[in-house]
Amino acid sequence: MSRALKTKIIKKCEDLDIPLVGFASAGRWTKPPFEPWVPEEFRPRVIFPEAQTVIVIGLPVSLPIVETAPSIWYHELYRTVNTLLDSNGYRIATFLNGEGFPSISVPRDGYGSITILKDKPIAFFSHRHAAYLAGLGNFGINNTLLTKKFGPRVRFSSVFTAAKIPPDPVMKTPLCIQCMRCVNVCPVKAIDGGEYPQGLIDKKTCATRSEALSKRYNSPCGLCIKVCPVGEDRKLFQREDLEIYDEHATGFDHYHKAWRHVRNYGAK
Ligand code: B12
Ligand code: SF4
Ligand code: SF4
Repeated sequence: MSRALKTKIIKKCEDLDIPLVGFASAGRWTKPPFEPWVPEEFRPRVIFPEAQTVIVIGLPVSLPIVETAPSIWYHELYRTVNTLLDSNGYRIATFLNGEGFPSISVPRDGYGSITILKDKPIAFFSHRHAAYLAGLGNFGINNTLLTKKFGPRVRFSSVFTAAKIPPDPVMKTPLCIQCMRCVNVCPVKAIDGGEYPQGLIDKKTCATRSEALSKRYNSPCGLCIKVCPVGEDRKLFQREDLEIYDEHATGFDHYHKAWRHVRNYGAK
């Protein structure tokens, strides 16, 4: 187990402005923390037999931009963050290869188009489950991984490495407060409100909405991550009062006006 290597990777992430990084031993996938669990062929050591550790990085999507969704602004941010996740994963893997440890990065999504996801809404590797095992957070009613810093407003990617690195503890205390805001805001009622993983979202319904938005250049939807009260980003952006999302609440007109303005341009 190399603590020195872990320190170097954490430093590298700091240099790359990556605010979240966590480490899971590949063996953790073989001990299901809950059921149903990730099937065998989707686990790191089956995909890359050399894997000893999975390094998960997380980049936030800025709350005030998510608030404009569906919009061209969130659409563009999503693309930027995706590119950064892929390039930073590649850089970390390249760094580890240079240190003598075979390593590969996994694409942050891993699908060709939303139409493909409608038929088969599953990727060959799940970053949410990796982030969970790497101690970055735990699951919310909205089926996303909630983190302390950004709630669900964070996207992940993973690096498989043959290096043995001390793992981080899995986060036990639930972050989701079961407020059901995500359930109520979903325009297509895709979230059933059950506790994960008994309550899984209706993936096809959500993907169908995303497909419709993508034809208008304002995908993804993201409303269920916008309204989640969890995350220190709310404090930073002074968005702790969730009435801000109630169209009829007084005192927030200037925000609603700004969001409507953004939504009126750049997408159909
Ligand atoms: C396919 C996909 C979708 C699909 C399906 C979503 C879903 N809940 O699975 C659709 C299009 C609907 C979707 C929508 C969204 N997505 Co999406 N999506 C993915 C993608 C590409 C694969 C996820 C996947 O394979 N899911 C299927 C399985 C793994 O999930 P599951 O059903 O919960 O798994 C349970 C069981 O089914 C079983 N299981 C696990 N694996 C398998 C495999 C099989 C075959 C079976 C039978 C069972 C099984 O174990 C689990 C229970 O313990 C990932 C990127 C990635 N490669 O990880 C991003 C990802 C999950 N999406 C993300 C996001 C943010 C979104 C959206 C908010 C849109 C947005 N960007 O604004 C919405 C949120 C919808 C929601 N409330 O869940 C983020 C989540 C970040 C986070 N903080 O958690 C990810 C991780 C992308 C990223 N790189 O960060 N997404
Ligand atoms: S992304 Fe939109 S459609 Fe999908 S579950 Fe969340 S709120 Fe519903
Ligand atoms: S919006 Fe509320 S119920 Fe949904 S994930 Fe966040 S804390 Fe949990």
